[in-house]
Amino acid sequence: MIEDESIYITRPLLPNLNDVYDKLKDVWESKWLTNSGPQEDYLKEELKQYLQVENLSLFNNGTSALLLGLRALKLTGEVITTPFTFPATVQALDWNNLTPIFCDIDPATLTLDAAKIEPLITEKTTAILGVHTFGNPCDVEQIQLIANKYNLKVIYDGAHTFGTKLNNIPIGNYGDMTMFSFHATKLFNTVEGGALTFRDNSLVGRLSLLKNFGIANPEEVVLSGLNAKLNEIQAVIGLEVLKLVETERKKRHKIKRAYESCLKDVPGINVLTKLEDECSSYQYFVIQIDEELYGKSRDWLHEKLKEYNVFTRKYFFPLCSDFEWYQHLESACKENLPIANKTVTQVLALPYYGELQLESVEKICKVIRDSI
Ligand code: T4K
Repeated sequence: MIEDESIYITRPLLPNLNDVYDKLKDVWESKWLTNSGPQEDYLKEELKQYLQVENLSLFNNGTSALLLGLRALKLTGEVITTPFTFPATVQALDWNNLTPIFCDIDPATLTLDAAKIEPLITEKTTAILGVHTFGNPCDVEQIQLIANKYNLKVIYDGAHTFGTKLNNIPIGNYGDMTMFSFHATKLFNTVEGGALTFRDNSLVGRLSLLKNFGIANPEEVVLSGLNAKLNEIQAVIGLEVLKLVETERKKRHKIKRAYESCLKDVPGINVLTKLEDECSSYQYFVIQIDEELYGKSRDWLHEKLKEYNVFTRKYFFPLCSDFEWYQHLESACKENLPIANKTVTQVLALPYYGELQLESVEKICKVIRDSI
């Protein structure tokens, strides 16, 4: 099988253009394009309901949300985090002059291994920054216990967890703060965009200032901020995309089932999605390849699928701890991160989006099965 058209890891969820056009007319007529417009406010309220959170602030992307969220919490010194993540997580620390202290990951969930956090805490540690990797939640209870014991803040990078629930609690309610990404490649998108959900009501004002240059009023600038506002056009698109999310989740559910059933007996192929269906974010469909059992490496399979016009992704290669500017950190040494270093050579994210045809899923799985 060679697909006529390239199959990518994802395709954005796009609303009907006419629906967007109708809504854009309001924006055009109002001539209000950005800086706390009404569409942003509508989207904020809709998302508070969807994510079932008390406090939510919108941003122009997930990275600036995280960067300014860390800033709002006035963190200093060291922050314990995972090396197995998208560069944005640790770069948000860099831009706050915070030192990442890399902690190894749990082989089952690929999130921070809570049992390895405590030995990394020093008098400089001010927070734990976990990532709900591929939509799998961190061990939030253990992490909170540790944070309480040492008086640390807990921030979650929930870029992959739109709609995830844990113990029936929406994921944005755990920790002090959670970041969501609304990038085009995410289940819910505003083209580019992001949000913070947070516990402390007093952060509402500080976050509004931080994303608007610290301007309190036309005559007063009270802190050093950024321009990180979500604009009205992004908000309109978000409002329309949000209407499609439940249908998209159902479509992805079918695709997930099809992948799981086609791959269940393949030796050396482990499907990573752990959550029950109703709690899943349906963000990524990820497999882990055990080269000894499968007989071929992850990189081999990645290249093989390309021959069939199927473009998978080796998220999150390379490990953040391998970035050149962290090589002086003891926590970045490979010996301290054995699971992360192994995992990063094994994981492959397969194409996963509502419009993906079940026929294509079967063909992709056939290539995987026939490669043994
Ligand atoms: N934390 C974590 C854990 C994250 O995963 C991310 C972002 C962030 C923080 C930061 O959030 P943001 O600041 O981005 O809101 C993509 C996304 O750009 C990035 O948002 C995402 N994670 C990351 C996992 O994936 P790339 O470099 O893999 O994207 P790209 O351009 O190669 O796109 C992947 C595929 O998607 C393409 O091959 C085709 C398809 N695609 C992509 C775009 C942009 C489309 O069909 N249409 C499109 O418009 O990073």
